[in-house]
Amino acid sequence: MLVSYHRVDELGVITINNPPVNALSHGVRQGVQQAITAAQADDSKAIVILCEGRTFIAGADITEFGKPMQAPSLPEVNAALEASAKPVIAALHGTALGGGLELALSCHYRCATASAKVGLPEVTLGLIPGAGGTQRVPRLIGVPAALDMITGGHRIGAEQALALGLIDRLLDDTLEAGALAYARELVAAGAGPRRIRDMSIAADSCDPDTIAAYRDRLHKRRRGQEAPQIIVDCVEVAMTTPFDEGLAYERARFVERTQSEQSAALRHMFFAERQAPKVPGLDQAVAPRNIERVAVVGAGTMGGGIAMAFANAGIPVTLLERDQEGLDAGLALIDKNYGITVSKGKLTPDEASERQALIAGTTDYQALAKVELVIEAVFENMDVKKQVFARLDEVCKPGAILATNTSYLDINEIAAATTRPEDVVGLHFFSPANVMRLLEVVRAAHTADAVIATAMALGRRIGKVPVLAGVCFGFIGNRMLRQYVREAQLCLIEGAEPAQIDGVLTRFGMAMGPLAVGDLSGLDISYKARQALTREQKGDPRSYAIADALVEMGRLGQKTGAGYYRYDPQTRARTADPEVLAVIEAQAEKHGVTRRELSDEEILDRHLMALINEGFRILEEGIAQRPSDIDAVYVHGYGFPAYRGGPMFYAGRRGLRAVRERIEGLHASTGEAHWQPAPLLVELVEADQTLDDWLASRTRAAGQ
Ligand code: 3H9
Repeated sequence: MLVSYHRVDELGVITINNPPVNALSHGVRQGVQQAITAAQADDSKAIVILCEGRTFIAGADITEFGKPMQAPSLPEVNAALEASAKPVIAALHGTALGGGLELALSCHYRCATASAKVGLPEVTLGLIPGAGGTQRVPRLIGVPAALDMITGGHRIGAEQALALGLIDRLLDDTLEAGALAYARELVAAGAGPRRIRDMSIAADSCDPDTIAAYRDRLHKRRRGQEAPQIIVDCVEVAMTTPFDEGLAYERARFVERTQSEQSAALRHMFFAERQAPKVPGLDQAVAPRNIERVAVVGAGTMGGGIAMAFANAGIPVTLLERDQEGLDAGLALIDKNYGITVSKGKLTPDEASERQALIAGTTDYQALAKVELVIEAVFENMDVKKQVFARLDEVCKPGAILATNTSYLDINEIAAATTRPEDVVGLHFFSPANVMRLLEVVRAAHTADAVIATAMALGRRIGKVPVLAGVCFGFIGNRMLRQYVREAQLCLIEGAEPAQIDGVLTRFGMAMGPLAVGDLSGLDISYKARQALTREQKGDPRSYAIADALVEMGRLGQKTGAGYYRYDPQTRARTADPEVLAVIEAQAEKHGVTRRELSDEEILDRHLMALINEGFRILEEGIAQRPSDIDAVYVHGYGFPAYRGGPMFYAGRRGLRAVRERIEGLHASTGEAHWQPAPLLVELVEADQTLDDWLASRTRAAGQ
């Protein structure tokens, strides 16, 4: 039964049991409404609402959005709770989120276990609270705190929630015993219903200038996102309008949001992240291996970042470097990075020291004998990597997982340098590895199922979004990135300027434009990588002529004060540089390109279509398991706006037929082979199918 009601002496107890997270699906809403009606009719003195399982209600059932709503709605249930003639007490544990917290706010009192967390994360789904959150929270905790809480969408610990006034009592006891004791105390004290709807917001709690400044900040920090501004609208309405009108206003905006493109995209991302670690077809009999201690080989920026990612999750790490000097430099960089985190107030000095103490440096391979996982993060060179793996094979214990962080190299070849290719896997982190959430888990030809299962579980344990990829040049993300970067270069030589290209893509919502990214990471990095490639691998010379010329002039990007832009040495502010335009024009002439004006629309489409076309190829080759995995890669590793749902989701919304036509149009106008539409795209359009149809038929065929 989803919702049950029983008596414990003078108390009525409503229990919700809808695993895994007690989401407010239709049955739960109906059950709570019936239970509250039953409780009004008996001689109970107060009513307690609590949940079974790991959490209080974690929100509305996200799978129900976009479908017709079945009565009762959550606002109706909440109204019934708030109207109760007897005090209603919500007892929170786990994560009381979204509609779950809104239901609790419609109760008259709230108690919580010390480990409970509360929050209104609707904004992260492109939504706004739709059952009173924007109207009740400012009444309870004031406008400034409410704005931060609702536009931020973050979770708030029980102690802070108590301090803010969101909850009334922290429980020392177990949930049920504590909640019943609190309810009895309220009954004994003669406490009646206390309704937030009857509270008023102080007229002077937030002046119009403060709200305007708040909106400006949101515009900058949440560039392109619609929901945060609508939340401010709702809170403003709460300040100036009677409760029921405010509630109706919020509800109307909420319903609009559920139908918005941004919310559809962000909901897609919610499920994409949760799907990604699942690998159908793995041998179910194998259990993930136990990982208690890991090692990282190479203490450069990447290796250090990976070590921090593990230390941040409480996992001890041994960091190995060739010599003491390199090790000292690596440890110093880690120290500096923790220092920056502390200075930003994101960690206390004690927390940072605790984490840092989990990282032990060494120059001796024997120190790796006892670890369960080693991640190699040395220079991107096959011979060097093979030597490292041969050495790991000698020292690591049987069953240890040997992982490489390579971005492009053939992991099968690396695995062949060991006597245990079944234990070799790619764990491709993204820089800065302690921050970026993407982790590509690359399955090589002989990688054991247990190794994949372990990598997926471990990825989640360290807070990453692990995505399975197959072996190919660049795996999922970098393989697509190559196409995207090529378009940036071709647009430059054909007629655009850096600021136009970066402007178009940042307006679309990319975290940064491709040329500004190049300057940030250093143009010499990809220059060196290109030197190692064959002419054929390098592709069309027009697609790297400008980049090569800049590097050869010593313009390596931000670090030399000049790359595609010129950088102010103090502020690092970038400006367009006529010298770059001269380089572009010279290279265009050298390669026989007549420069022309490119429209913003052409620039945007060429970048997006390049990503999408390659995404289809990656799917048909089985390099990615599912379209949403590609979206997770691009959003979490490459700054694609989550509110557009990733390149494959974007393709679906634009319509596969339209995408195919656009790509064919580019093929017709340029004659370039890379604009041949991917066969899978053509096939789906011809069969009038979507990517979801394709995935469903593949899943059926695999019997999963
Ligand atoms: C809202 O409430 C709107 C209201 O204002 C207005 C209403 C009128 N619905 O994350 P996990 C599934 S908007 C449906 O791996 P964890 C999830 O897909 C909502 N399904 O566990 C997964 O399924 P599977 C506001 C949901 O322990 C399984 O549960 N609330 C929902 O790492 C386990 O999830 C939120 O945004 C849901 N609401 O984390 C909270 N939630 O096993 C969203 C989860 O098949 N949820 N599932 O892959 C979360 O943040 C995390 O799931 C939570 C648990 C912290 C609760």
